[in-house]
Amino acid sequence: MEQLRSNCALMAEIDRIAEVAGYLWTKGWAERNGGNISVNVTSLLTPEDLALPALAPAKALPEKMEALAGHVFYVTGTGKRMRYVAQAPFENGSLIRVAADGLSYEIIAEQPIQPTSELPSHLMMHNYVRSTGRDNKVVLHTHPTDLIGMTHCKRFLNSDYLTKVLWSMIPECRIIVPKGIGIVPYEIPGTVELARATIKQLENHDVVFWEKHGILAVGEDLIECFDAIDTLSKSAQIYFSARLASGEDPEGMTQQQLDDLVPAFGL
Ligand code: 2HA
Ligand code: ZN
Repeated sequence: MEQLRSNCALMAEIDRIAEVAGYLWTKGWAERNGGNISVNVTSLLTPEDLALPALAPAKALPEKMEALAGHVFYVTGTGKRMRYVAQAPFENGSLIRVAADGLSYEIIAEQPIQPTSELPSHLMMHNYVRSTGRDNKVVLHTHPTDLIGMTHCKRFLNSDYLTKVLWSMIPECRIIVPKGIGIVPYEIPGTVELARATIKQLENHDVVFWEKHGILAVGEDLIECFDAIDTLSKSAQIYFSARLASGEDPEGMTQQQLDDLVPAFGL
């Protein structure tokens, strides 16, 4: 589609989506069609782009999404593989536009690729975070082996404890994930119940662990969402390495050392 391809701001963002999709695959976080990405690209589009005709009939949303009325998202496609999103983002995802009444959406470009099975939860989360006044642009969901592994251990299914353990492995973690980690007990993937439980956690956190399933991050910037999950994964790796080396729980940074980061980095 010539019109979109000549929009440099949009294409730069699509390139970043492809870049991050590649990272998810090379990190081993995206087996088969695991994970999904949605990015609000509304501010990058021209009036002509925003008015593109629908490529397929409108589909109903699970609830009214007032904060997203008229907004356009790039969304990875259902059943599509991240490694192919990295190579051809418009063959493995599409642009969708939420209707002016916030009740349905249409695919507008480039091909009628059906969005991820997690679309209801992605849009509910975008709607929630925007309705709190934040300029949220990104929902990123992925399957990092180390972090999912931790959610199989009961003692880590406690937000304060898990946050403290991962923060205390490396100073950067407290700085890069300042709101810590929310936890959602197991729910069937793609359900509105999973979305609602996640939204509850987003009141206080930007990163949420889904028990025995995966990780979800929200934010203004896709690279930063990836970096947050990547830093948590690094902390988990350090935790496992230290535990393997000593056979004991690693000591971790002290509470004082963690507290000292707050004034030092303006957290
Ligand atoms: O898109 O990861 O949670 C496949 C999934 C569903
Ligand atoms: Zn998943």
